[in-house]
Amino acid sequence: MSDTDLKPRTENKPKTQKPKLYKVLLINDDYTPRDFVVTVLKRIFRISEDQAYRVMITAHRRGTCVVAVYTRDVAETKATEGTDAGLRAGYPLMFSTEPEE
Ligand code: TYC
Repeated sequence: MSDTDLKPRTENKPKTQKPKLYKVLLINDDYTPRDFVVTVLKRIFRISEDQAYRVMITAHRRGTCVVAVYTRDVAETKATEGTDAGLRAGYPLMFSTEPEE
């Protein structure tokens, strides 16, 4: 088969691609008070008290916990907002993002 017989490589490519998703991770530290972490989680990620407590205590015990998954811009904005809320209050609270597999 010659090169010219090859079908275009894009023939089966979907017209709309699924946007890549990013995890927002909460990182544990030894200084930020637990109730402050819960308050920030509720406000920025719009989750319930119960859910926020569960995320906080998981990060506290394991070192890190996935809070939620978003498109890249939203994930980065929320991670920055969470980290900034800690900074403004004088705590080393930290959120980061990483791409989903
Ligand atoms: N480890 C903190 C404490 O004992 C609480 C905490 C939990 C801080 C989760 C950050 O991401 C965090 N006061």
